[in-house]
Amino acid sequence: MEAKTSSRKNPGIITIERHILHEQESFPDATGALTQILYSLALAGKLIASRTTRAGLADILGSAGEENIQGEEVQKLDIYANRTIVQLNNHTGRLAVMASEEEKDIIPIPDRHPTGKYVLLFDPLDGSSNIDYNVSVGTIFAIYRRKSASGRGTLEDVLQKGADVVAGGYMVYGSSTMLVYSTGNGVNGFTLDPNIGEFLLSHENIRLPEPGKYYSANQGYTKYWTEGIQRYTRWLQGEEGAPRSLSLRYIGSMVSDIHRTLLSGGVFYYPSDTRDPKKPHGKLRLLYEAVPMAYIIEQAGGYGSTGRGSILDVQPTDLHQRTPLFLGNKDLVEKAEEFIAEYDD
Ligand code: AHM
Ligand code: MG
Repeated sequence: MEAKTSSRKNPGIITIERHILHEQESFPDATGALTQILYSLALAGKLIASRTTRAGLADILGSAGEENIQGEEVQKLDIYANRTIVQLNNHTGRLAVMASEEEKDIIPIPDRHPTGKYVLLFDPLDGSSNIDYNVSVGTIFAIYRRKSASGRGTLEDVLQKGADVVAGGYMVYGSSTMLVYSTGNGVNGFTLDPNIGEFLLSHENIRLPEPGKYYSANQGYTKYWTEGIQRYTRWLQGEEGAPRSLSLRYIGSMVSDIHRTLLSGGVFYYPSDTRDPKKPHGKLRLLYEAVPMAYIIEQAGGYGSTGRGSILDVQPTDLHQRTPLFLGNKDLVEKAEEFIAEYDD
């Protein structure tokens, strides 16, 4: 029988709590604060998962802004996910400040609560427009050390390069709920066992398989793409002198598209296009989507690029700035950079 890959082997029962505590041991100065933030994100994931699996029932039980049968106000799922993460983290004394894709400004820690040394950035429910079609959605997060010395955190604490991420990952609410995270020591995946309410280690030390299997992009926008991106896409399809062709998969829900890319190998890209000349930077947000996912992909042996250099080297200047994004196996992402350099620059 063929041996299973390391990312699939069953290592016995390891809960996420045990795993995070074990990771903490490799940081001798650790106070446990990072461990607790990760643990509260896992709890947020369980709460959000229990709502997303009931998403279709909103029509029966009441829609956003209305009261449901029990007289409770029904929240839109992305608002619920945002509040859940904020409320689980704003009183703990572990964070200096937060920022969310759902909120225009930074999220300060309320004056009545103490502050801490970390900064949390998150997209509470990415792909939420897909919920109506029963497509998997996800939560994305990245944690940094604060830059300011003390007190309430500032914008400067939030606008940090991806190269300074201390921990990052995502939860995907799919046929099962998974949490995938890294603290800079490789990538591990946990599957929620709904019977016991625990995330259990199911994908140990995930590495992108070689060669990558699928390419993933919204080809409906091909006519808006630059020549370099159009030629790159044809190269992935086996033209332009390519040695082989890849299959196409595109869900349109970033967490799911990248989760598949992580496990199967391949490349996901959302390039800039000419649809809106005022926004030549693509759709995806640097801080909440691109950086955390690039961090995970790189921790698993891949590469994350803007098409012109590493995503993790970009110095953010705006909370909600967008970026072109190429993520996946190194050779496939570097090939995109080559096409862009040759035909677009
Ligand atoms: P959102 O943050 O509004 O949910 O949008 C982000 C989503 C990603 O999950 C996905 O990769 C992308 O939008 C899909 O965009 P498109 O429909 O243009 O292909
Ligand atoms: Mg999003």
